[in-house]
Amino acid sequence: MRCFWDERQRAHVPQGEFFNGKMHAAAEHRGRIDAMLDAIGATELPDDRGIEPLQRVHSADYLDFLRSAHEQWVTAGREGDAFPYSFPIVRRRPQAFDRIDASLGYYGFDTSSPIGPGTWEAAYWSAQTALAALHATLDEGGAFGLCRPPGHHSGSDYFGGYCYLNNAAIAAEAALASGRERVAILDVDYHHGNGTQDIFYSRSDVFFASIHADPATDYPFFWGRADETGEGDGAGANLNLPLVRGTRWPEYERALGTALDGLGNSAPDLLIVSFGADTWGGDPISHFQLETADYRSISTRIASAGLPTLVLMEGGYAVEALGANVAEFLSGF
Ligand code: SP5
Ligand code: ZN
Repeated sequence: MRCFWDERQRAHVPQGEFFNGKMHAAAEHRGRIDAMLDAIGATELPDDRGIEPLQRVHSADYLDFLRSAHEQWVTAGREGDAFPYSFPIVRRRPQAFDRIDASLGYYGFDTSSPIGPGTWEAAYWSAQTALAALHATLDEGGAFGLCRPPGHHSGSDYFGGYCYLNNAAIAAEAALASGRERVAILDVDYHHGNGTQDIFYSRSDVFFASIHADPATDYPFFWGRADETGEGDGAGANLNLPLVRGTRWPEYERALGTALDGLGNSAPDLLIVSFGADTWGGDPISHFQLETADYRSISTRIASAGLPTLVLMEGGYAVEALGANVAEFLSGF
């Protein structure tokens, strides 16, 4: 399977994240990359397909914000990474903001996703990596995009959950723009892919299925429940399969079967897999109990759907096992 990656994705260097009342070392750091590259071997560079494919998913004001946020932070006299601290939970609406603090709270939904001087560059090339892997998939039936930073928590105009641009959504829109009629996205990261769900929630041409930790106990808390099934034209095209902490392969396999049945019924031309290795038992921020060998079982089941399949990297924070888990997953295709 061809693998895509660009060294410019290293430019995002989060200095830390805030939870439980204090700063912690960033879980989504560059050591993840080295672990994955070591296990994967050779990678290819993406072409630069420009900003247009990003604009199919993200609003112009959000892209302008993301590109300039850290510069505005520095101009305001601040040091280090830009973080939000005040959030418009009531009647969020577009406005012209004079203060970077207002923009950060408007566009950001958590305190674990810092914006540094290289965040835009890294996120931009992460999205280009997804697009390069998409086009390889359209040509050859499958490819892997080593996306970092990840994407599935980011919506059309917000960042969060270590995600700034929604790589899977950008790839899905590019596939539709190049003539595919229906796309399915299967999200097997430990956390619910709230951004991806939101982007396609009222759409019938993109079916979204996600297997994740129950938001009753886990981040992102406010989305990912089973009763979120889509709305309007998208009614029935969103399938959430929340699982309890401690989930092991037998229960996971049942949910995977349900997800594959559901997305198969939508008759997609292409499958995009948002893959997180944070379902592994030893993950430092997650609570499922999958084993390394289970990743090949997951991908073998996915491959048996017989669809062209694009795999994009999302989370996975146990650096000591990340390479093996990713390699095991890719070996099933
Ligand atoms: C892409 C992805 O996997 N994003 C996940 C973002 C999760 N952020 C949650 C931060 C809070 C973690 N609490 C950890 C407690 C460790 N004992
Ligand atoms: Zn995750």
